[in-house]
Amino acid sequence: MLEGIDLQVQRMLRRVNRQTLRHLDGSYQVATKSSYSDLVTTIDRQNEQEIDRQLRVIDPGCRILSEEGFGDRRVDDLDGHVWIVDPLDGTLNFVKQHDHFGIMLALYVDGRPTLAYIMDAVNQDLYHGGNGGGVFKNDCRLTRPADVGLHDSLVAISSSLVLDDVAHLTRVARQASGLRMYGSAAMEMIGVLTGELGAYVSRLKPWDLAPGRVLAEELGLSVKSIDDDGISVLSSNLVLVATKRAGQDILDRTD
Ligand code: 2AM
Ligand code: CA
Ligand code: CA
Ligand code: CA
Repeated sequence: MLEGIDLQVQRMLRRVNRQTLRHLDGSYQVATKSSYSDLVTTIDRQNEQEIDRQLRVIDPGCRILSEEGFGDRRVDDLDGHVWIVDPLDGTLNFVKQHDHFGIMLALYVDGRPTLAYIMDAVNQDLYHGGNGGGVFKNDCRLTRPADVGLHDSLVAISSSLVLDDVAHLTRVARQASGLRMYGSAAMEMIGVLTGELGAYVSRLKPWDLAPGRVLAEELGLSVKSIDDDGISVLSSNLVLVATKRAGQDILDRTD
């Protein structure tokens, strides 16, 4: 049953991605949400409506937690099949760069991380996997990245955490090989999955974190809260996604 769902979701994501790329010519409207730097476009909304509609066909009876609010009104537990959806991640990059954005979703079954998908939109590369079956870039299985420490790693830290020096993260940045800010959790998660980045630190909403978390844990990478003991799937978390060594190096410096 999960295999059928998986293949249908992959096809659906590629379809939604092709539709998204057709709008790179600027044929969409932009509005602000919480601030001038927090944008939403008609493509975020269209993608979410399309993904949510298709998920209800592919996986009848599921519940959906999605960023723009077209999913279920309240999802406050993980009973049954729960999909967590980010219909366009890196909206600011989509609008300003026409590149470096993605589409992400994850399936939890009775609280168990089960399937996850991160689409690198412009490159049309789909990272997917979970449930003990490994992680793939399209049809190619990814191997666990080398267990590098902080000094030998490029690290991505979201700009607001560095600007406000949250949890001594400027010190972490100085001790890394280099600091990167991609402005898209999807792109940054892919960076850690492929070993391009040794770590990614950010404050993430459920739809920013769940897909990358499922794939990172499947690959044996660390996913840890840096401000308390645990991570909640249904709320915001200050987290690191990293190699085991880089993750520990960061935790030692953010105490
Ligand atoms: P989004 O584009 O789906 O909103 C940018 O550092 C990353 O943080 C992106 O993955 C972006 O996802 C996410 N993000 C979440 N809340 C945000 C906000 N209020 N403003 C800008 N980016 C936000
Ligand atoms: Ca957003
Ligand atoms: Ca996002
Ligand atoms: Ca989004």
